Amino acid sequence: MKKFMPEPFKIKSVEPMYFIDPERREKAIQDAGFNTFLIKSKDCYIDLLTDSGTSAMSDKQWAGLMIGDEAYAGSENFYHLEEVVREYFGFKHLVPTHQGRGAENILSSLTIKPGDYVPGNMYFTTTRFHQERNGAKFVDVICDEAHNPDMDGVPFKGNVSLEKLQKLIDEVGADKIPYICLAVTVNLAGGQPVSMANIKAVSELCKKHGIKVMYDATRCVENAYFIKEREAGFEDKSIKEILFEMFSYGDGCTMSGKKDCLTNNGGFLCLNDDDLFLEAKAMVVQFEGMPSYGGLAGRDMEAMAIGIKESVEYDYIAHRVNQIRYLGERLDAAGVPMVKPYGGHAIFLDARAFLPHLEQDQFPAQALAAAIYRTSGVRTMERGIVSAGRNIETGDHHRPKLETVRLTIPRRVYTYAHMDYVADACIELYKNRDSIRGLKFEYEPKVLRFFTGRFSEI
Ligand code: PLI
Repeated sequence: MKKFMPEPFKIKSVEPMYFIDPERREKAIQDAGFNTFLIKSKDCYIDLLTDSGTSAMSDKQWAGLMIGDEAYAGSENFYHLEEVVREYFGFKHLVPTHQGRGAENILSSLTIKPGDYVPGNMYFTTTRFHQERNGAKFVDVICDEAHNPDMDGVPFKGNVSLEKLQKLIDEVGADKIPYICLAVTVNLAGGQPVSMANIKAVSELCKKHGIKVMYDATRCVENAYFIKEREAGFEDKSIKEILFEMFSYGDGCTMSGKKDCLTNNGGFLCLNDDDLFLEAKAMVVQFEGMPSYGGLAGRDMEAMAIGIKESVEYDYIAHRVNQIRYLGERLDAAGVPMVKPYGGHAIFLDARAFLPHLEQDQFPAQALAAAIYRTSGVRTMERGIVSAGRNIETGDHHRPKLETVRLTIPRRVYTYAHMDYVADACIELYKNRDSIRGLKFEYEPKVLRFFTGRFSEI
């Protein structure tokens, strides 16, 4: 197996973690209704639920908290964040929000009219929720390869299919498409990147038809790393340069700072359009806070500004992606089925191939996530039929081709030794996969059901 460089950080402060014995795990999964979202954090040994808000901040970020300017208006830290976002992302205007979905709410509310269509390279749960809440229909225009778990040779599985996008424009008309939501990387496809060539081509097509390109920039630094690694002509460019070029083709972005900005909270909306920015400022005061803090403390904005600068350091981002690759290679050597190529923030187990004896309506990924917790204390997340929810018109389940369990790696938190524990647990479970039973809903919330739904074993 390939050797990787050690973690590019020294540990200055530690958070103790405790092994969870089998009886306690069994009680915790039963009490949680087989939903890993409902397990208490103290009942988890290694927590791979999400990479959102779970990053370890650096000493410089912690120091930044101490220079938080908590003025109600005109905080120093807002101006610092604005300066950094302009320098690294290149957009003209910044509206801070409490997290990514705050920005999604503002963008969707201001630009979507009932009956509109919003194309995207695969959906994300909260993003699609806000689009639909405002009366739009989400249309998936990602390339077909993205729906196939095992396509190791495809370097940019997050790419938009230009044919699918053109077809939508021809069918519904560009005036019914306020923007395309271009995710870099694509979370639910397995953390798959979009190439610079594809970003450029999407932008050209959209410009021709007067459609805005709005990035979901949540994991944009990971996307930039993959471009450097895989796309000809970018090998010698810095991550910062690639990031800047990626955004130069668009009109704005929503950002969950809880991921690639290396913070525990925060987000923002970026816009180039002056009029839209004025409207966004008028709206942010209604739902988030003053335009110079948008629901954030001054110290959070400072940590985010510093986090953005650290996120583009080559050693950091190379380690991040390679740590995930290491986990993938360990699992692959034991034949565990996964989405390939490995993504930028997580390994996605292919639950259909892992549990071929279960139908999709028996929620195989939900059952697998529960089983991983039960046998090891490792918490993961379902990303399949349960996350996909129901079609708002027919009421039937959305049935995504990808039925996955996400082993999401928090940034700068765990070491290669932790990855070994996770790999061993999944490999052991794979050997005993026939014993895993399907699930059925005991309680199904109407929206975003994966967060609070409860299940029992069939
Ligand atoms: O969790 P928020 O509201 O800061 O961000 C929402 C959001 C938007 N886009 C994408 C691609 C996401 O991954 C995302 C949040 N993701 C979560 C919470 C996750 O566990 O992946």
